[in-house]
Amino acid sequence: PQTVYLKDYTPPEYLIDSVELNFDLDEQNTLVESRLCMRRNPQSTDPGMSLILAGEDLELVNISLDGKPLAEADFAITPEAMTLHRVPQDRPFVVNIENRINPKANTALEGLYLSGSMLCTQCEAQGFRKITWFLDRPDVMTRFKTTLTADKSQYPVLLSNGNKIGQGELEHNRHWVGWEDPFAKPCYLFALVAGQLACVADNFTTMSGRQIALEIFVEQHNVDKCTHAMQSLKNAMRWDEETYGLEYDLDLYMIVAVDHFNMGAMENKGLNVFNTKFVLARPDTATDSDYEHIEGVIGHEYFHNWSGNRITCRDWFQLSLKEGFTVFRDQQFTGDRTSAAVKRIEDVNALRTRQFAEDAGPLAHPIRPEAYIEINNFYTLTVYEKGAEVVRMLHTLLGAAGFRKGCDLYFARHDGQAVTCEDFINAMEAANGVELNQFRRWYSQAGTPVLTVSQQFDTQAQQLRLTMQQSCPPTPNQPEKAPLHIPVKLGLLAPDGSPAPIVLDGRQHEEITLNLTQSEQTFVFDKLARQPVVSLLRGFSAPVNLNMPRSLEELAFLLQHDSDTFNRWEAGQQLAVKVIFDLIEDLHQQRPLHLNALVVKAFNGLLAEEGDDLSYQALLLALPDESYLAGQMPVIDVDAIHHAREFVKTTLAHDLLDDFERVYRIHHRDESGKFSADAIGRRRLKNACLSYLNQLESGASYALAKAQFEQARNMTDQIAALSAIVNSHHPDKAECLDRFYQQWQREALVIDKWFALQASSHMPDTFATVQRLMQHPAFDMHTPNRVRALIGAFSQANPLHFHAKNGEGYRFLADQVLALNTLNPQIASRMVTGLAQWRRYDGKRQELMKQQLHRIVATEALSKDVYEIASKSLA
Ligand code: DPP
Ligand code: ZN
Repeated sequence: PQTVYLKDYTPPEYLIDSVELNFDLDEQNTLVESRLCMRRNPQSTDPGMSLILAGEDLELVNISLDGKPLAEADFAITPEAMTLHRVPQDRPFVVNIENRINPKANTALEGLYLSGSMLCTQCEAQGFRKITWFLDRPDVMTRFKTTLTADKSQYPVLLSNGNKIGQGELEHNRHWVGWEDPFAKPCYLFALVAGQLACVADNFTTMSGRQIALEIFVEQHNVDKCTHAMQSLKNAMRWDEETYGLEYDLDLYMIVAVDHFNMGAMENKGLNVFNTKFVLARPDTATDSDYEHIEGVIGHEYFHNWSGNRITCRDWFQLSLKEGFTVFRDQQFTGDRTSAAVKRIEDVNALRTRQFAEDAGPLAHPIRPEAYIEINNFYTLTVYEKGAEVVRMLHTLLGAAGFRKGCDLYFARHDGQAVTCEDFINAMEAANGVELNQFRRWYSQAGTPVLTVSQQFDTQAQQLRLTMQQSCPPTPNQPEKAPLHIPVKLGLLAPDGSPAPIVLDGRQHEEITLNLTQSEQTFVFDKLARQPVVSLLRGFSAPVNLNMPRSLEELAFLLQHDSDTFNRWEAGQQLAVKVIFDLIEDLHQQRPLHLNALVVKAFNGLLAEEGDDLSYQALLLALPDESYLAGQMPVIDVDAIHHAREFVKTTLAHDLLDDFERVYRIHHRDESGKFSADAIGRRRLKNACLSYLNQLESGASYALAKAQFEQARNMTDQIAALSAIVNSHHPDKAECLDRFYQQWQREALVIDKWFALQASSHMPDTFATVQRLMQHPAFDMHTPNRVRALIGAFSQANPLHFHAKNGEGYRFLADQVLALNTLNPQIASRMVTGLAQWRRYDGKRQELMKQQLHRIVATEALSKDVYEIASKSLA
């Protein structure tokens, strides 16, 4: 397979000013007619006369140039492209193409495909070339006019981008609908949908007083699950006006929910296509987290209308330009709508457990990658989540107002263009009169920097000297790293826990953002009568690994007193990390385990607190995930991590039984259907207590879980109870799982939860259960959500059993990857990442994982997607 390089970018040789598409839709035999109005790109430097159009899996019916049919000798077709040997250079010309496609055979879910009985498209990144021959690259922006013709009973609803411009009846029970999108767009933003869909309608009045029709299309049986999505859309539209001054541009905004979707959702102009998972919600079917994710993803896709659609990417190496920025925007939105403290912690938690692992492994790449074999493999945590952190650092460095000025300039300068990350930084610089040269390295350098901090207090001089060193481990093709510009937000605490003044270079602050730009720098703080406790990297002001030795006492102090909500939580996490690693050492030395009394005391304090952000309090009680702990270990010992962590949890439950029960009871009430911060927080806190109590495996804990399972009238409480039951030796486990299945068998998204819960259980029989579930009638390899729920959950959220010593988990995963490879390469390659981290494990597991990777690479007819991930993992 071929590698594509950023350094090889050249402007397109031709442009497509407009395109008219006619689809004669049919499940197995769709006819596409395309009329391309083209001309030579004045910026192109290529002297050739030929035109190359990308196209895959297409059957040509007709082709003509300026109305004249082309002869065999005038063009050539390969599996990936069509070349017209000679096209006019000095004037516009028209290419007419007719081709056939088979949506039903399209199991890769790229291009036009069938989801249930509905036809829909996914074109990002390069799916449009599976619909018709085209200049399938984001810097070719075109005005689209689309006519859809289909059987009226089978496909009563026919949708595409923009505004509806006509419709009519045809003979033989057929009909047509015409659409026109007034905004030029790259073809990856094209979409069409056809099917029997119910429409939930509403409207929104923009800040300039325009009425926008809002329409959500779902299958009839789901119309009762759209209220939250619709409200989320309106919230997002208002928020973007208020926060960024950005208004919606078309008169219509449509969202379609489909069951079969490779990603979460897609921001096609005026016609978003969504995975049902991020649209459908009813209190009894969706959890509080589901509700929040739906609002977040609806916001994300809506925000793309400016950061992505109006201004798009020049090439796919610039993906983070739209994704990092848009993730940052959706994070801000969710933070404003819910609890900013909780949202930040959840995002950092995900970043540190998952993106940091990616950045430390064989697949590490900068947020602006320099090479790819298959671009679909670069929709990564690095491009998205680290990309968002980089934008967040700009926000921190420039301040909210400065950042907004930069955004305003970026949108004004580049509206209607396809641009680069460089253009984004340039706008930030120009609007703020600053220079960000060193900051640019965040775009080109991979790997998570390590920030090592030491402190020295001089009682005589009343001075604190803080020395910070930065380094970054080597990553593939980047052995040496240059220092980065790292914003380090800092506060000081006096010994009584109150804020201590920060006096730096004669100026006093309450909180300060230090600019670390060199590999080593010392900051001196004056006028400190007594040694303060340093609260460093507040709000997680940079995506780095912080290495600052602290005692358990100091961490407990920060957990009690830090006014920065992130660092307060972080102190608790690091306290638990330290204790768990000490226990792991005891396990290795075969010493008996004892839990440090300081931890029990700290948790006792947390349980006695009466704060007003209950969701935050629930997070304070959560122990670090096993995968986060794994990331901190030089050679990952999955068993020891699991046992040490379980020991802490069980001991806390045992020692603080009364407290957990008391807090559970205080907050246990039926508030189903209520989604106030308070109601959500109560459910979170109560269910955190349930999870501890469940450790006890007592008659009382079994009864508590069972009662909650039976009485729950909302999915948050029901699934929390079932999770407790599944992760214990509960005598009624089989019965409860069966009842849950019977209750929800018609709700695909709930059944996904049922699969995922069993696949991620830490109970000993889990692998056998997973194998059995693969044979369950409700399991389906063609449905990405189901694959992620069973195979994904087992291989990515169950370290204990996936990494079983005998290698059965690895062999199982490789079997599934190979089965998926022919059906859906994108999903297959996502599953391979379970094996990518093999270097982090002991010698025996390394061998077993490598064996499976070699087996995958050696397979014939391997997709580019899977080949790239598997071969790079071994490199
Ligand atoms: N649909 C994906 C997203 O919104 C890719 N653009 O991130
Ligand atoms: Zn996106």
